[in-house]
Amino acid sequence: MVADKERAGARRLRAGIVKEERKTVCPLDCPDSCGMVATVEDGRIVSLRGDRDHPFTRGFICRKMRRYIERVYTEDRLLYPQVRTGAKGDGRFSRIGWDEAWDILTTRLAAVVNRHGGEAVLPYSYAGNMGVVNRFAGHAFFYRLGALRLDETICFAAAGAAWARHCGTAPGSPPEVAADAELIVAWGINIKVTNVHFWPLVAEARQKGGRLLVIDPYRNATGRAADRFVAVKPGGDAALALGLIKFLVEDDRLDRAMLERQTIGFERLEGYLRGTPWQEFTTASGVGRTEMAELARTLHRNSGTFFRIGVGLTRNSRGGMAVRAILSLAAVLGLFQGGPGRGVLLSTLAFRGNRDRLQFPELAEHRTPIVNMIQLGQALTVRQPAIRALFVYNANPLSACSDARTVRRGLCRDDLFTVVHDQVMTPTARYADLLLPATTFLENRDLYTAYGHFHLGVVDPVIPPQGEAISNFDLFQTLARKMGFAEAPFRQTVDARITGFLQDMEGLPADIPAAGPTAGTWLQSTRGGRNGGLFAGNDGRFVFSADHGPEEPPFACLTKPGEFGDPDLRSRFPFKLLIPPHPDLLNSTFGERYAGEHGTVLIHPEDAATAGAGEGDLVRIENHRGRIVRRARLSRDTQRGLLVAEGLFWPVEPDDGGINDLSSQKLSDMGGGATFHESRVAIARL
Ligand SMILES: Nc1nc2c(c(=O)[nH]1)N[C@H]1C(S)=C(S)[C@@H](COP(=O)(O)OP(=O)(O)OC[C@H]3O[C@@H](n4cnc5c(=O)[nH]c(N)nc54)[C@H](O)[C@@H]3O)O[C@H]1N2
Ligand SMILES: Nc1nc2c(c(=O)[nH]1)N[C@H]1C(S)=C(S)[C@@H](COP(=O)(O)OP(=O)(O)OC[C@H]3O[C@@H](n4cnc5c(=O)[nH]c(N)nc54)[C@H](O)[C@@H]3O)O[C@H]1N2
Ligand code: SF4
Ligand SMILES: [Mo]
Repeated sequence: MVADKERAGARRLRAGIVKEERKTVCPLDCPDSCGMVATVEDGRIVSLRGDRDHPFTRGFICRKMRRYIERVYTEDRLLYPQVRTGAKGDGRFSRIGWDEAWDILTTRLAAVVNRHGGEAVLPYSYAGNMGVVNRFAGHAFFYRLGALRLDETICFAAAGAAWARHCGTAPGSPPEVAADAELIVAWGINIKVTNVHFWPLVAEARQKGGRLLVIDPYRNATGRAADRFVAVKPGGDAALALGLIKFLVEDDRLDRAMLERQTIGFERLEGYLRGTPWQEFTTASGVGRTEMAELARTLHRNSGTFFRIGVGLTRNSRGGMAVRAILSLAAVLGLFQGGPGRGVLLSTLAFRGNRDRLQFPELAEHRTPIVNMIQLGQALTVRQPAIRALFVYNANPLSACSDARTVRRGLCRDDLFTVVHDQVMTPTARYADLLLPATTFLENRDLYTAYGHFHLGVVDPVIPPQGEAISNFDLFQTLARKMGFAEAPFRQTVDARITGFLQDMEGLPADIPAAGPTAGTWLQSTRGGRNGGLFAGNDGRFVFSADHGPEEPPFACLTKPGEFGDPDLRSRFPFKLLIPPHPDLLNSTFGERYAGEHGTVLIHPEDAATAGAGEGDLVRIENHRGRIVRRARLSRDTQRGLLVAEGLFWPVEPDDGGINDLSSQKLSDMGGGATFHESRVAIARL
């Protein structure tokens, strides 16, 4: 075999063609972490496709990534360092060499630290690249510098906190279990858009007679393809889940022996549910009593039920509680016991590594204050003492952060030194003083885990860095040395960082080589067996109620809405707005492909008539935070009073905002998460 390959390689060489296939992994912030194969011809990638050998993603990739080569070789790619020459936001820059770039970077950062202290520097990064080395590449540097700390709350904070309350550190069920389910419940997740490799499992379950139920405020792509759709009020999930438990309690459909054996504290929840009138659950959820009762019977009838819970439903003031209530319902149904088709998946948590081995918090001399990343606007505009240097990498906050208009106001400050490290000229990059070119994942070696399946892999670069681009890792290792930081983490290689992280990782099979897995092979987590029960923590039991201090209810219960319930705002801004993901964008990534596109807003036909808007009309959506323009799409897939604007499209005009101009810096009820799906707005035809 090897000899054959070598002969074939030699033949190609003689013919002047060097064509090779190299394995890689999609680095985007998506649960699927697809295995990919890049074909390289004469040092250039000519095709990118799914890797058939990947145990979960099995050979297909989504339509966003099929065109990724364009991003690698586009003329619009940032390939060398640049300094701003126009006004902030203008997007005018001129090219400089790396020597000058390092000089500006070290001089300006040192000047800020010397004059104002390390706490005048804010790093801002998230998961533009999910490789563990590159995602966390800057943390060591900023700890050592004494910079402010960023609370990375924008995505999973509320969901994670809610899961931990009841399930401790237990992983979610392996998604493959769903293939045997009689009933799959997609709760606040748009599987066909944000978790496309879960869909084949849905198809398999349906072939065996299973059904798909979608619970969402609007009939999203997954809802349109489902066997049943339940339109919940935005933020009404806790009410729905608790109403379902109340029905099971009152109808005596509980497995008391199982609850006794496998759970703790159900009696307090039961007492609360019995004592709370039905109407409170039906009003807050928008699901009537008859429908709720029928739904409860369906859940009770199907022992093989799989809950696929999204993080979308947590992006509001009751989001943590929504997850708590849904998990409590799952526990009442016994879904945590495992068994054919039975399971609960929010995030797989398949491998638990010690992030300190990537971030090195011990390099900090003392604990500096924390800034919640969702409140970047506030941090840049009103925080005292003021932030003087902002370092953005792996993120595009002007598009993806809430209340983006305030972020923009902050980025305009003349006394703020802004560095942006990215691959393309994002809306945030336009405000940089110093713009640095980043490699793509195809130019990096890294380790990728996943939050939608149970496999990890290490991959090598497919091509060398393009132009003068450098990886996050090389950027911060070099910068640290140039700033005179000599500690061991700054001398590590990528390999050393990977092996350090793997060292005591939970979930790794026992027999992997000390140097880590071979590039291009996949390791399956040992956490959570295929049909096994889930509970490792909490004495192996589900905790319905426990004392969490005065701030947090002991068990899942009804709580008050935030902005949606505000009477003043309600009178001025009668519509509720959701801003969920779009199939062609990954958060704001790929926005450059759709320059000039406003994106659409879904509006119920009866609401459109009141607003005077017809199909395809440009409409202005506004509130007390900002205003933006979208194109109206009239549809009964949304509820009356509810607008849905999919996708973080980039601004059409430089001074325009993106859709996050409308969202709020208010936090969710748990974990300091975002409230992207809880903005009140008004709408009018342009
Ligand atoms: N194509 C594409 N894929 C993506 C992304 C993308 O931008 N584009 N983003 C990636 C990232 S970073 C993440 S975190 C995941 C997120 O993926 P998901 O977990 O699917 O979460 P979202 O897509 O944010 O929201 C999913 C659904 O939640 C619904 N929702 C909003 N509010 C409520 C509510 O109160 N109750 C209920 N029941 N539903 C509600 C929305 O209407 C939407 O249909 O997707 C990843 N995948
Ligand atoms: N309204 C609303 N807002 C949302 C959401 C929503 O559902 N609704 N979703 C939220 C969620 S779930 C998330 S996770 C956040 C995500 O917010 P961000 O993490 O800011 O994600 P992106 O907008 O995709 O921006 C990632 C940036 O990283 C860059 N990048 C990619 N790879 C690298 C690299 O190797 N190095 C460097 N330096 N840069 C790189 C990309 O080019 C891109 O510009 O957005 C949140 N914002
Ligand atoms: S974005 Fe998600 S589905 Fe698309 S290739 Fe990447 S990991 Fe796969
Ligand atoms: Mo996310």
